[in-house]
Amino acid sequence: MATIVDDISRTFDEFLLLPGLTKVEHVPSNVSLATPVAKYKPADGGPKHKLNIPLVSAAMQSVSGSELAIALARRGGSAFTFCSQPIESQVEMVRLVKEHKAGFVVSDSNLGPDVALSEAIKLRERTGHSTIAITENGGSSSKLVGLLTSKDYWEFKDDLTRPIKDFYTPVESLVLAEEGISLTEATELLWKNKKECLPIIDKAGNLKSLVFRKDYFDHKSNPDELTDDHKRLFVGAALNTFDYLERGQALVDAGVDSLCFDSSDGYTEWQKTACLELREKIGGAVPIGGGNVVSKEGFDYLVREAQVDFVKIGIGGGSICITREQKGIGRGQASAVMAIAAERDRYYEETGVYVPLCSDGGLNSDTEMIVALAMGADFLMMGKYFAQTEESPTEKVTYRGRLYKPYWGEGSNRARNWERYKQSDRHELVFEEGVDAFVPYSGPLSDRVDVTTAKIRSTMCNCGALTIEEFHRVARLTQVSEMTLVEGSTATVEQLDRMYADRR
Ligand code: MZP
Repeated sequence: MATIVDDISRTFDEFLLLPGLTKVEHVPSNVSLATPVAKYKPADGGPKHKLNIPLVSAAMQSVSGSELAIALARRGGSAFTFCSQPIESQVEMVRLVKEHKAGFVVSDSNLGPDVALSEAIKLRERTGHSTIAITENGGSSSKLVGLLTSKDYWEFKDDLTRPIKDFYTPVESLVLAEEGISLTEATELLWKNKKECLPIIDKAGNLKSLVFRKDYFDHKSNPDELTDDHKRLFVGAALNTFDYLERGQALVDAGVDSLCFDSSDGYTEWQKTACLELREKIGGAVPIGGGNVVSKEGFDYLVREAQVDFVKIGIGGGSICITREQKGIGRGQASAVMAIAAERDRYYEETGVYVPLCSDGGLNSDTEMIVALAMGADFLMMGKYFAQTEESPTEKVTYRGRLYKPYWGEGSNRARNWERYKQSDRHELVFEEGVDAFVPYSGPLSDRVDVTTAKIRSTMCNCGALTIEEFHRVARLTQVSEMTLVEGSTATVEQLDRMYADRR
C-alpha cells in the first residue's frame, strides 16, 4: 500500500499572524526587506547575492519581458526571463536590461522631418510622449535633426498637413551632449540650461538616447533599485534541463545575475545532472536555483546532491495551473513552505549554511505573501500579480468597459513549454497543464509593489521584526476557521466563496 503522509495540504489563507511586542524602533521606515538569493554562511558575513525587496516575477511568456524586468529591478526585486523562447531572444532580453541606463532612455517616439504634423499628434496620443525625436530617417538611432515638443505647435490652430520641419526646434538650436557623459553631468546640463530633455548623440550626430528632467526625480524615487557591481540593473533567467549548457553560458556572457531551473517537478536526476554540469561550465559567480519541489526530500536532494544555491517551492498552486486536476500531484503551498522551511533550518543547524527559499505560485493577495514570508520563504515568485501590470509584455484589452491583460500558463497550448513538463519521451506537450486566461489590469508595477511592500513592512512591525530573517524567527501563526474569516472581513460566507472563486 502507498504511504499516506500524516498531513493536510494547507494554504496561506488558512493562517493569521499573531502580533508580537512592537517596540518604538518597530516603524516601517526602519524595516529592511533585503533578502538573500543564494546560499551563504552567516558566520562568515552577510549574503553576497541579495534582493532589496522579496519579490521576483515568474519565468513566463506573459509575465517577464525586459520592460517588466527593468521596472521590477528599479523597485528592488528581480524578473526571471522565461526560457520557452530561443536562446538568442532570451539573451537579448537580458542584454536590454543590462544596457538600460537609469536616466538614459532609448527614444521610442521618433519621426522623420518630412512627415505631416498630424502624424506627430497620432504618435503622441498612442504613446503618451509629448517629446518626439526627429531623425533623418525617422528611426531611433539615425542622425538627429531636431526635437518636437507639444509646445512647438497649436493642435487646433496650426495646419496639421504641414511637415514637422516647419515646427520643430532644429538640432543647431538644441542643447546636446555626447555619449559617455555621466547621468550627474547630464542632469547638470539640463538644470543649467533650464531644459526638459537632453538628446545624447554619438560623434557622427546619431541619436543614442534622451535624458529627461522628470526622470531625475524618478531616479530619486527608486531608493531600493537593485543593481550589480557595475551599477547595471539586476536580472535573472530561467533554464530548462535540455539546452542548459549553451543557454546558461550565453546568459552568463550577457551579464545575467541569477539563474534558475524552471521545472514543474525538480526532484529529478535530470535537474541534478544539469545543475552540476552547468556549475562546472560557468564557475561560481552566478547563483543557480533549483525546483520546483514541495517536500523535505525534494529540498535535501536539490541542496545536497544537485548543490543548488536556492530552492523554489510549489507544484500545482499557480493561478493558471491545472496540474493537480490533470495529474493528481502537488501540495498545498503553505504546507510545502512549512515543511521545507523546517528542513532548511535543520540543514542550517547541521552545516551552518543558509539556503534561501522561494515560494512560487498561488499568491493571490498581499496577506498571503506576508504569511508566506512569515512561514520561512525568503522571497516570492509571482506570475498573475505581475502579468496584471502595465509593464508585462502583453497588450491591454477592454471587455465590458474594464481593462484586462492576457495571462497564460507555460503548460498551456499557447506557450507549449514542453521542457518544463516532460510528459513523454517526445519533445512535445501531450496534454495541457495550464490555462489561457485574462486578468484585470492593475496599473503601473511601481504603484502595486509599493502598496505590497508597505503592507509587509507594517505587518512586520506588528510582529516585532525589522528584517525578514527576524520575521522568520518571531512570527507566530494561528490556523483560522471559516467563521474567523467571516468575522474578520466585511463579507458573508457566500461572498467570500465568490471572492475566492473570482481570484482564481
Ligand atoms: P501565479 O503567481 O500566477 O499563481 O503562479 C505563477 C507560477 O505558476 C509560475 O511561477 C510557475 O511556477 C507556475 N506555472 C507557470 N505555468 C504553469 C502552468 O501552465 C504553472 N501550469 O503552473
